Amino acid sequence: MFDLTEHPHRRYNPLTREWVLVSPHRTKRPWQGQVEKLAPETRPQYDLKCYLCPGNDRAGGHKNPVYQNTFVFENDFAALIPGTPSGSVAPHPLIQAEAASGVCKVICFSPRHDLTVAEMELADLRTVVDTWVDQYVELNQTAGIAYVEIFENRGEMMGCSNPHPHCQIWASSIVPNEVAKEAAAQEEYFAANGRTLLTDYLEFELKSGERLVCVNDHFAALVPWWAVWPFEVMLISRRAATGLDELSSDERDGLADILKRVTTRYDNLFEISFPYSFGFHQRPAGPRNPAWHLHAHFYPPLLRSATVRKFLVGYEMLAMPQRDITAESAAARLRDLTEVHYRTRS
Ligand code: H2U
Ligand code: ZN
Repeated sequence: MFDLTEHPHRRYNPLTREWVLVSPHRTKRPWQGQVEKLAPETRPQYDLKCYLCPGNDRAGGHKNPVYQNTFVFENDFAALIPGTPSGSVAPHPLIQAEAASGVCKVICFSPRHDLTVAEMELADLRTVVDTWVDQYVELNQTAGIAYVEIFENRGEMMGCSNPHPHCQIWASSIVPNEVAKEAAAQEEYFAANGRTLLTDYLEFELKSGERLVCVNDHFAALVPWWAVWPFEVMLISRRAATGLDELSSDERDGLADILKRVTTRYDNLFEISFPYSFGFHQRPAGPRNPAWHLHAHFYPPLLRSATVRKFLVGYEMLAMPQRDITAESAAARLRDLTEVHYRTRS
């Protein structure tokens, strides 16, 4: 009898229409690979050398204001630049290039250098949500912008250059690959069913409960059926908002609440500041597209401890992603954790 908890199988991701290989029996194998060293976690509230702290110098002779809550600035090393001339070349049907323009920004979440999302006050996280909404609205309406990606890299392990709490926005004239895949799947599903793909998926997950991490009235956090990263989590708005700009005031509070709760659970898992890449997927620029359902992905690299991380290498680069622990067991571990942050416990 086929058993999801024991037998190798593949699972389907309906958002990207890709499969992930799940090998639950492999968690028993011994580990002799790389051990990550984590930097000690004592940070000052203000760091003279931090380019994100209030009043400090940045690259190119810029100086941060003495900001009080959030602070937005244009990335001094932007990957996309406004006003890039449009155009394309295709010297052969197999050889194509297309100009890409856009705007890259950095958002500091707080003037406090030592805080993380998990450790920020709810009211301050709400200010972060409001800043995201403002930026999304502004950039989505900017001529030449097709998609606004808001994302956070947390922790050195994820390539984050600075522990000061911050995120990035890359708004581009192109629709990026992951978004294009999700757009196609959501649009087809909506056309066939008249409901968003994630409305129906969330209904299934709320009924099952097996992969839920935590929920409030406005958002659910779950380990998706098709998770690739060990402790991958998805946030899904319970009402099918197409983007951050459609959230009511209560829903924005709900987003702040679920962000704090999920990141606190993450930090409590190995009692470290848990590294991850996080970002939203939402309606591209242009007319309102009701097929889109606002959600966010957390992709954390850690596997079985603070020092053992997953790499997407070998079979995963050459064939398909693979995981050892099931989504259900990862969700159960996250669900069983307290929402009191380990650093605040005496
Ligand atoms: P990450 O920590 O996710 O790398 O984000 C920090 C961003 O800050 C990064 O994209 C930018 C880098 O280009 N940055 C500036 O804009 N000005 C600076 O003085 C240093 C870093
Ligand atoms: Zn700082």
